[in-house]
Amino acid sequence: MKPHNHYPKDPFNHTVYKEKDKILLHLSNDSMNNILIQHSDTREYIYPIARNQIFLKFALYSSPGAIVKITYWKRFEDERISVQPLANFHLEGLSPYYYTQLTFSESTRYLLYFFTVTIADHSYYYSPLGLTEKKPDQYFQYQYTNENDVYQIPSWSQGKVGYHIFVDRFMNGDPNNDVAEKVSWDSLPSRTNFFGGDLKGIIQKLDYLQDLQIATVILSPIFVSPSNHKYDTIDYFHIDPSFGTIEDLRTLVRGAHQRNIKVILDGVFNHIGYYSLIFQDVITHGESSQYWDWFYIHGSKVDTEFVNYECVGDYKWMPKLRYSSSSLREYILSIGKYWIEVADIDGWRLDVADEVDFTFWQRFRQEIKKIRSDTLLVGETWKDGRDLLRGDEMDTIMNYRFRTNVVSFLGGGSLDVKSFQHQMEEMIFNYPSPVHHHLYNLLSSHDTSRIMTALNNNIKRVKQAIVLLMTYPGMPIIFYGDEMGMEGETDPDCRKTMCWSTARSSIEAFTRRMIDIRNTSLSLQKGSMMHLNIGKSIYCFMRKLDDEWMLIMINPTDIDEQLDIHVSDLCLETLPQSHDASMVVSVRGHESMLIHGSFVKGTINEVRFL
Ligand SMILES: [Ca+2]
Repeated sequence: MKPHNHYPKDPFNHTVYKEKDKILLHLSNDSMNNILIQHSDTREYIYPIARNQIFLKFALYSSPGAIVKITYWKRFEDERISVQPLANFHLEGLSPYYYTQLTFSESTRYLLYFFTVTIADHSYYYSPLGLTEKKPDQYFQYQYTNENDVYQIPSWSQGKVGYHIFVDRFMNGDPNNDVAEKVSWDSLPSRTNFFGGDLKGIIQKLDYLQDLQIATVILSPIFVSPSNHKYDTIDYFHIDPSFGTIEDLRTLVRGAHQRNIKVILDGVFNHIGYYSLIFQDVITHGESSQYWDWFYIHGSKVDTEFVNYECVGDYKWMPKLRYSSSSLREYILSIGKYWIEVADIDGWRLDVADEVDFTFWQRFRQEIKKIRSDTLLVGETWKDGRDLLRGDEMDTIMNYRFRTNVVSFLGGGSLDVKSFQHQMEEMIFNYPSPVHHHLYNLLSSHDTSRIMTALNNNIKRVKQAIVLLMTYPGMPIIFYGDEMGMEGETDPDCRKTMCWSTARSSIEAFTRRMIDIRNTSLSLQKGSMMHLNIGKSIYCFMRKLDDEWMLIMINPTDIDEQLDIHVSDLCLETLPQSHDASMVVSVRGHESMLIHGSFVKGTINEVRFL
């Protein structure tokens, strides 16, 4: 490992390893029992990213700075053995997370491999036999890469900025379609009131979205429903009349496409609305209804008073759908296809995706991608989303883990710099590498408090959260109005009407500046990411693409930090001395900084105080 003398090194901190620590602490100090490893030759740890390319992950909870190498060969060619070191998520090798990519001249097949772990000049081997001091005689295996084994995610969404609209609250473009009980635009939202927002309103604001440099718009549900949120669908084949018509949707999508903006609709397929004709038919006809087996009903007829049917969150207005029914599967598939065919939409956000029969999502993906292979499928989940991201269900997931970590870190929660760094590394390590630049990263949604409120209206911290959103791998998604600095507790307060103020707040100017930085930097959109230790308490990471690098530094304390930056310290390879530009910078308390440069030229091109 290359020495990095310019930065004080933080001692390796085991306390960030939570449960795993407890194991480590109880073991002796000087044996290989101190090493905890995660790797198996299963899809979670080894998977194809092209027919001739595999990605491989390895976690090692041990002393910092261990060197991990993979030794691999083709089963029939054991005279041609290759050895490759694994990369680490931390520039100085301080992360427990390692990875590498192996490329072959033919499709990957019949691979055998084991690992060598070197800690303080002592080498161990890791194979299906576990950790051994002697070279193993059993090996991990990778069998074969078929075409459909390879992750395939639409490239258009890679690293692009999205905008999430709650339709009733964004813009009222047509007062004629408002519901009778509509309240005035400046009223406070309740769970039941309506404000008149609609598709025409979004059409009127397409120029605004284009000016904001948005690449994708994600709409809350728009199909017929009695509620303002429309998560209790009555008719999936028609747009709610208070939101507009199919022609309005077509106009919206056409106008968006003309501005290079994609449109994603919200598919609420886990459950249906109580007032749908389908559920009403079951209430009326009981077991003789053709839809009887679309629901989980305990008894021979629906009891609406004592609710003898399964529903979402035990909420009787949203009966849960039962995907073992083949006619239900065909029905929902036909909806998924219909809106792509008739309105040319670009993707589906799939509501509570982690509660739906996974075999249905596999089928849904196959059928949808047959119609248009670049349709984006985004699954809603609040937990670790790996189950949805094996390549056969969702393209990406709503990354609430990102928000939770950021709010805890910047909002004075339990994550300090070190533990935040670990949480973020774990998050990225967990998710398959082809998904990284598509992660639906968010700071707020219709189901959370707004970031402004979550961070106690502390403008400096909100700006730091925006810096993280706009510089992290993934798709930064702005919840409508967050760019204006709107406030709001969780639902329904976070669903206030859009503030169409003409005066530009400092948050708006800042958000626009960060979007611009994002959109003009390929390394932010699709570069690799690596953590660094800089200064005493700075959170720092580098995004890198080819020879371009970008350093992002967040100072979470109120103490200014003076830093001595040398290009040679940011690079794993040795740079010629003439290429080692350096500079001293000061990252002010609760502020952020971004430095941009080139390795080939050895230059620091630009420093921005954020
Ligand atoms: Ca309206």
